[in-house]
Amino acid sequence: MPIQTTPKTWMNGELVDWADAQIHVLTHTLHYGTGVFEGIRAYETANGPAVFRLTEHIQRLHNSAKIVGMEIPYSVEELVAATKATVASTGLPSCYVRPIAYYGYGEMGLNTLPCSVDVAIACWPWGAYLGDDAVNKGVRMKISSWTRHDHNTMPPASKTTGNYVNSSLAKVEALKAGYDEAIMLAPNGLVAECTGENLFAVRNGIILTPPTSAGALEGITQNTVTAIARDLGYDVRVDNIARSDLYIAEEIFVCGTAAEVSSVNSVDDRMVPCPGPKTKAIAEIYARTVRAQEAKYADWCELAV
Ligand code: PPE
Repeated sequence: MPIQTTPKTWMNGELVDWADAQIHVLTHTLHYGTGVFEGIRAYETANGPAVFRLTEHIQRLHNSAKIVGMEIPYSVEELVAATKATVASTGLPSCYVRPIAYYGYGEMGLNTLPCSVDVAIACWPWGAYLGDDAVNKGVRMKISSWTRHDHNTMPPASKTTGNYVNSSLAKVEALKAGYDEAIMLAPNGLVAECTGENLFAVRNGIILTPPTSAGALEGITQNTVTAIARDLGYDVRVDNIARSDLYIAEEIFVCGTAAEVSSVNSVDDRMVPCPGPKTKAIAEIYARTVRAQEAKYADWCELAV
């Protein structure tokens, strides 16, 4: 689906017209994949658009940069304020938000030390990431033939643009084979996560999700869903998951800012009960939480205006 434009994009401290949010073809990060980025959603609430867990997302952007040795020239507070201003400028009740910090125009070559760091924040409406009604219908998953990169190759804990070559290879392979999404295994064979989501699997009534040491991103939705599930009385554990656990799981769901909570109906053509009762209960509360309809979690919704 082509991107739907919005009036303004934030670039290095200013809101510029969408059409003017341009970069030169010799922008460093375009060549070497050295940027760091975030994916955030703003939802319609009774008090206007609210950005879900905005401060945590911007803090993770700073952490991603720290891991790869990039210095972002704006503080977390400054980027939180800039994101709110950008969301408000769209006039939209809800949208997706994409902050990116990248090495800009001026230097080429692999040494990033002399490069300037530019920051942009773009917003646009982005619908259901894994298809409509992914909670009820579920998605068909394939274990990827591509391995998630290990911690000493490309740190998976940093949301670095170049890391997503790995995810794109896996996503396209899965789509071409007739599946909806791919599951990535770490170099040691354990389940890491999906191309753009964290994964949860239920075995023997216990909800398991792989640790960051297995190559998963420290997902903010993963954290949100864990809190919701525990408050529902479920036993949630961060633990390793083997491929075979997926084939005999009682329920599997994946989650991320873009994907929200989506059920899995099969893995490598082994059927998984879908939608599972735990998945349904969690997804329902998640949908209310992000819209500030659950008083217990209202602090996670940061009003844009
Ligand atoms: N793992 C990966 C690899 C990942 O990209 C995401 C987010 C997650 C886990 C979940 O993280 P969180 O959003 O904090 O719960 N992927 C973002 C980008 C997707 C894209 O296609 O671009 C997102 O969901 O916004």
